[in-house]
Amino acid sequence: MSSTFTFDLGHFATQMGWAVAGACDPSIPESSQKFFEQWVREYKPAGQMSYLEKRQKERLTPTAYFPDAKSILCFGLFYFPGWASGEVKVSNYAWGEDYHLQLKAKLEETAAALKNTLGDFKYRLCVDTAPVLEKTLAVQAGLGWQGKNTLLLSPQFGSYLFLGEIVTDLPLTTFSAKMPVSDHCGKCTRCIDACPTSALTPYVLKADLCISYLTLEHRGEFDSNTPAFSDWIAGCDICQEVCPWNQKLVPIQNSALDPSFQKLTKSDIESPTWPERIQEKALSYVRPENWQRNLNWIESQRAESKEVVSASQ
Ligand code: B12
Ligand code: SF4
Ligand code: SF4
Repeated sequence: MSSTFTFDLGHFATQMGWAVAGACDPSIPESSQKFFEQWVREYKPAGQMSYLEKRQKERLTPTAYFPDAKSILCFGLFYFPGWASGEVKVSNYAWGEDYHLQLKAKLEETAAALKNTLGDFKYRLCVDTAPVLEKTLAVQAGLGWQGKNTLLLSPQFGSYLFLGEIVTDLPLTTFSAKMPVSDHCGKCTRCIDACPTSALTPYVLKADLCISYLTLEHRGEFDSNTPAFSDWIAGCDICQEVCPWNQKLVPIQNSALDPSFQKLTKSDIESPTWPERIQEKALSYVRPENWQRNLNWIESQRAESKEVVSASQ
């Protein structure tokens, strides 16, 4: 096995339309393993998101997920479509085609192109639902740093990167090494200050307070412990919207993007055509009954804040 790194994965990947790419060892640093175990114990909502616990061994040991693994190729796809400003808001990640399908197809295409260049190899593709710690791996592969909002940030593309991986049996020495990106958050605390539900402390997210979790994943009704989540009906981008590293992003041009998602109204969500409008999107995973639940919650919070204002006048 040669000890000189040779193949420039970053250059190859940008030619294939990825924003960033890099390779790393199939292992998770001990400190991240400990953080993960602690997070699952302390911050995972009780009884929910059990998928994080179920395959914990594979998450913390990539070779348990793919025993032949010798390297993990990490990719970031830029997806910023512009800021939401409607009566109700749906997170940016869901305006286009379902990113799970989009990334899987792109990873498959990339693996085939790599085989043409590097010869045959064994691999497994991962996007979101695979039991891997995508942000930790991306940091190790030099794609960016994990910010205080817990997302992977790149100096050039901010946090608007979907992550996907190809776990391979190619030795890591096949790929030229990438310099790690240092933490660029500095003294900034904008995401922490802006989060309306106080879900963030530096580098840690308390998921049961996160609007993204509450609107998309929480099962059942909300109760008196549920915080108000302003205008967000599916997902939340507040801790990304305020981040200085996202201020100069230029929206992508993509025919799969639905521009009407920028200014959604309550009647869009209540319309009988809504299920049809979202059937090709990641939003199709939101349970039908949860749309009305989320809308009712937003409305009840709006009514409550009006009452507070009129009582104080
Ligand atoms: C579970 C999950 C969620 C949960 C929990 C979020 C979270 N922060 O992990 C919920 C439902 C809330 C969620 C929300 C969102 N998600 Co999500 N989610 C995931 C998923 C499936 C697993 C992530 C995971 O393992 N979390 C568990 C915790 C333990 O991980 P962690 O926060 O990274 O924890 C680390 C830090 O806390 C750190 N740590 C702990 N203490 C300390 C202390 C110090 C000092 C330091 C330095 C570090 C540190 O160590 C931990 C382990 O490394 C990944 C896909 C995947 N397979 O990885 C997508 C993923 C993270 N989500 C993604 C997205 C886009 C979102 C949303 C933006 C969607 C939206 N707009 O609504 C929001 C963002 C909310 C936020 N601020 O994080 C993208 C993120 C892309 C990126 N650029 O980072 C991913 C990677 C999916 C993808 N393939 O693109 N998500
Ligand atoms: S996604 Fe929204 S609720 Fe969740 S941490 Fe970010 S700002 Fe807070
Ligand atoms: S808003 Fe500030 S602290 Fe939060 S992730 Fe961005 S740079 Fe880091």
